Amino acid sequence: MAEFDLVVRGGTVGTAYDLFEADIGIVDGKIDAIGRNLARGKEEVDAKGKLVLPGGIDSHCHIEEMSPGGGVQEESFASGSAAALAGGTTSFICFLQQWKGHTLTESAPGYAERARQSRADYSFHQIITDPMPEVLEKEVPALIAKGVRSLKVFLTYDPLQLTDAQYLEVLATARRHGAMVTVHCENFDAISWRIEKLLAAGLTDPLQHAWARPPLVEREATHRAIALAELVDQPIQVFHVSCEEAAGEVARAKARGLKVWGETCPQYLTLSHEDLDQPDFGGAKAVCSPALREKGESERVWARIKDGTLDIVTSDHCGFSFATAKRNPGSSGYGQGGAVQRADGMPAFNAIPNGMPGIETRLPVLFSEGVSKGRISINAFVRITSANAARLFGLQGRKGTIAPGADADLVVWDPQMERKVEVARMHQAIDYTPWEGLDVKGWPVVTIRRGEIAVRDNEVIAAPGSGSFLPRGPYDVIKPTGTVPDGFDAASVT
Ligand code: DUC
Ligand code: ZN
Ligand code: ZN
Repeated sequence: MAEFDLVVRGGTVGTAYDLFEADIGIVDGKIDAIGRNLARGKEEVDAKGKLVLPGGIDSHCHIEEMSPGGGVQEESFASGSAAALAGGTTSFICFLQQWKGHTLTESAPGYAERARQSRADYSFHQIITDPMPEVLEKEVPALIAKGVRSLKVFLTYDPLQLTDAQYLEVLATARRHGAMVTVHCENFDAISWRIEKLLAAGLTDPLQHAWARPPLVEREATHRAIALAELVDQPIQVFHVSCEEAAGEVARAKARGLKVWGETCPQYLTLSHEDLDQPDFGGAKAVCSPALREKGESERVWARIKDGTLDIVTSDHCGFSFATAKRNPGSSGYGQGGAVQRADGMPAFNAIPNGMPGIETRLPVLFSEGVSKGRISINAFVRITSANAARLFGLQGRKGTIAPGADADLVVWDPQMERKVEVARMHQAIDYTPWEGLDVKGWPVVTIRRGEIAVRDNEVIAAPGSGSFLPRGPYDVIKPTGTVPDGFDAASVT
């Protein structure tokens, strides 16, 4: 009789710190044994000559978000999770929305039910845009108790931005109830001022999106977000660090012993202003925030991955099709300065929905540009794509590792496979990829989610609804340091 439900046989197993040859035996969706010459499984995956790495965790992606006007993002949980799995990501964390002027309960009704269509495992960060007492005192504590153990705040975007006073209240609430706070760091007023002046000067092209938000607006807000978190003694993660100026702020915070972590995304490691400066409005495909930087900046961001300043690489998948939403001024909520339209009918740079698809390409692009090109080791790749996300967001032990008792989320990589990135072969709902035509070396050939073969050779087998919600309990990373200015712990006074 077979001892295991599934055996992944003969691969090179990579974790955050180890690389060794082994078979992996799986029972009931969990890793049961790791060793040589394991007994037969009811099913077997031949991994000879291949790498076996933990399933990716994409701890920052926007899926099927709903706007107060009734619009819903085109990337559904069914399509977005198919794309995730095909690209080697077995778990993701997306966002529960809050609409300004509404409680959490009133915002995006039915969103958590929609998420049940996911084929990958999933969890949520709760966005806070309107920290009214009902929200901070009642709804957030209840949500944290249910396992939504991270909050997301934006320091810019018209419908999302928090003032510093509001941000402090969110930090203090997270401190009291035990949650991570994640922050989009850009200076709202500085960007609004630059947008106004650029539009007044008649400069409306997608490239001017980057001119409206240069690195210093990100550096300033990153500094402020960290300083205010220090004042409250609340751990934070700085989302999507795009440049050395902001990364330097994270590095200085870490050097001072603060509980601050940094995230970046493949777009900041591979794309630049050139992608914003394309004919036929093509630069709109590359409009995201923070904006892409000048050529050469990417290598500085890679250097901050290598020195450990940046802990995680996520997709910030936020897809708007080029044929439709990218041409629809102000349609997303991710914009600033009004729904300005140009004479040719296209949105001015400020009104192009901010965001790009990336949940399916995150790992292949990063593997190819990172591991295959010799910038990072296989272990570093595992750390920044799954292990660190598990540690920082309360999934350690269960996800992001290959160890007995962990969920059997495994990806078999062919490190020699050469392929072009082509949207025609992808599973996302969005009609383009910013990496179209990129030659990559290394591709995930089999994705296993909790012991089930979810994708084989680019064919998605996992059904909608087969993913599970991942509640996250209290964990050490989110505990405060115990150090506050003058010994006066303002967050404990309610
Ligand atoms: N940045 C984007 O480009 N899109 C969605 C949200 C964000 O912060
Ligand atoms: Zn953001
Ligand atoms: Zn985002």
